[in-house]
Amino acid sequence: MGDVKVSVMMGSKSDLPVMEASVGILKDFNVACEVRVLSAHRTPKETVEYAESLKDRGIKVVICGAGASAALAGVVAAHTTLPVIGVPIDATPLNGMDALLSTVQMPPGVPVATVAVGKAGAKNAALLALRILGIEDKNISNLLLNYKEEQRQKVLSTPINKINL
Ligand code: RP5
Repeated sequence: MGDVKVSVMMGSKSDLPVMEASVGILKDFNVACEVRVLSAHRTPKETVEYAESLKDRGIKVVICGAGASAALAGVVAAHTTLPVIGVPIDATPLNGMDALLSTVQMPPGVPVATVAVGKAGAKNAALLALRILGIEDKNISNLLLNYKEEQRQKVLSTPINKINL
């Protein structure tokens, strides 16, 4: 693994079971990440300080997972020009709809690339981060081509494709 290029943030340690899906994909691609639990609402000062430090420390993409009235991705995006990917987390009786709307409905001028609610979103957030890194990193972009091919093979080799029902 080389320098840390991706930050995986989350609003609470209770988000970790979901956000592990981001970390897992980055590990599969041998891309180092730093993981931080910081909350836009509970640790506002530390969240801003951390967001402002990212670029100078060589981080290229930030993934932010948060549930409830999820402000984390938006606050980080407000304090950096790095690409920010938001993962809405299902943490309340509203089943993630609250976090989805909070994350996706950013005002014009402050973009957050919002992915699906939950683990699928966390996985795609890491893949999107890799696609961003892959623009400049040939090795990552080749690994993404392999990943795509593996997915193609998996679908085509499903036994149901070999029988007539
Ligand atoms: C959000 O509130 C966190 O991102 C988490 O998804 C949710 C609940 O947090 P805990 O009460 O479990 O710490 O800020």
